[in-house]
Amino acid sequence: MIKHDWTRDQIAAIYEQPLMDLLMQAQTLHREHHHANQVQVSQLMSIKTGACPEDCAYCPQAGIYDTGLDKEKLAAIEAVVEQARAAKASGATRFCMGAAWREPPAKAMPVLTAMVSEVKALGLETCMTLGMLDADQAGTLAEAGLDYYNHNLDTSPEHYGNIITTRTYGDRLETLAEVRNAGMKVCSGGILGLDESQNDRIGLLQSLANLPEHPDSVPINQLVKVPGTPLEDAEDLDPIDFVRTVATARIIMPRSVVRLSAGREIMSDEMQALCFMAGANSLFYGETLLTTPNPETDQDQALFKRMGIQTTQQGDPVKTYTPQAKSAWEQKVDSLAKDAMSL
Ligand code: SAM
Ligand code: DTB
Ligand code: SF4
Repeated sequence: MIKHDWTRDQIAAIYEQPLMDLLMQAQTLHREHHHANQVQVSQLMSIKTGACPEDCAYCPQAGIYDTGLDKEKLAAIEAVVEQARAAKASGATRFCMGAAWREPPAKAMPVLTAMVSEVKALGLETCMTLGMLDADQAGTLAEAGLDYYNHNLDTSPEHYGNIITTRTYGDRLETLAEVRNAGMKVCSGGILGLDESQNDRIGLLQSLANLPEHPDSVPINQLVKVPGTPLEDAEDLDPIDFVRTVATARIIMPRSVVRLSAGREIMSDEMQALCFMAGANSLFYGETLLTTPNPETDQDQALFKRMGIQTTQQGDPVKTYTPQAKSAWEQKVDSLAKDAMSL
């Protein structure tokens, strides 16, 4: 049932449908596999900021670009725990710690494992994004109890070299394999708005959906254009293409949680609502992502209230696959449509 051999043509055929057909299919599949009105919330913290040796053309934290960012060394464990406690109080169920590294240095590993166990002790799920991992590092983090590891493929294999030259697509795939082998859940997605083509967006989705297992979590970021980065003047992305990408991700990776990630600051409420319709069911709370702004939590909570969305609570049961839910829902729509006709 879960497919791992998607061709570009198959994905393009889904992506290019009339928008209403695409949204309808995505929402129908979404309801079969996920709670229809529930969104999972994570909160990010930058635990080591800036001066990164990599050259990712979108990133304000790459040391080679002058983005005016204040660099910060690895945070103290107490500061991380304090922010995690606040994240939990605001309703997040997962705390995601991000570091501007190519890979974590050996001397940081004991601090990182302590962060994982202390954040977990608060009753939060843990996630880290620290760059590349080898088997030993992945094993150490898994043993410490790290639930998720985020490592994005970012774009298609063809466009990748235009965006990053300091590590390869293959390097990224290897890290994802180490994360999976160590038993952690995989969080992997990409960024839209990198002056990529539609074929690149489809290629990114193909790479994600054809991994040996679909990522548990798929963040779809919209580029936050930061002055000083090579992509500061990137072409604006058509919001409909963003929605199409979310809907296509939902259809080809039906069990994965799709996260509406960076870029929400400039998205209207209507655009975000369309993304939820398309199958997004996770986002980041908090006024900052890692270094760039994110909507205020109050604003997100108000949007959820207006939409009748509940946030996932720790321990909520995962929905089991229920294809019959579709027919029950379709029957209801049919009967409402009939009533409307008879008026
Ligand atoms: N250094 C680690 C790495 O690259 O894997 C972890 C931190 S890195 C900032 C995490 C992810 O943030 C990147 O993979 C990228 O997808 C996303 N990101 C970084 N800058 C962004 C931007 N300006 N707009 C949108 N997403 C961005
Ligand atoms: C992901 O895909 N997006 C998040 C998280 N994973 C680590 C990070 C977005 C960063 C946006 C730029 C910034 O705030 O520095
Ligand atoms: Fe470094 Fe990660 Fe930014 Fe790339 S995305 S420059 S690896 S912090």
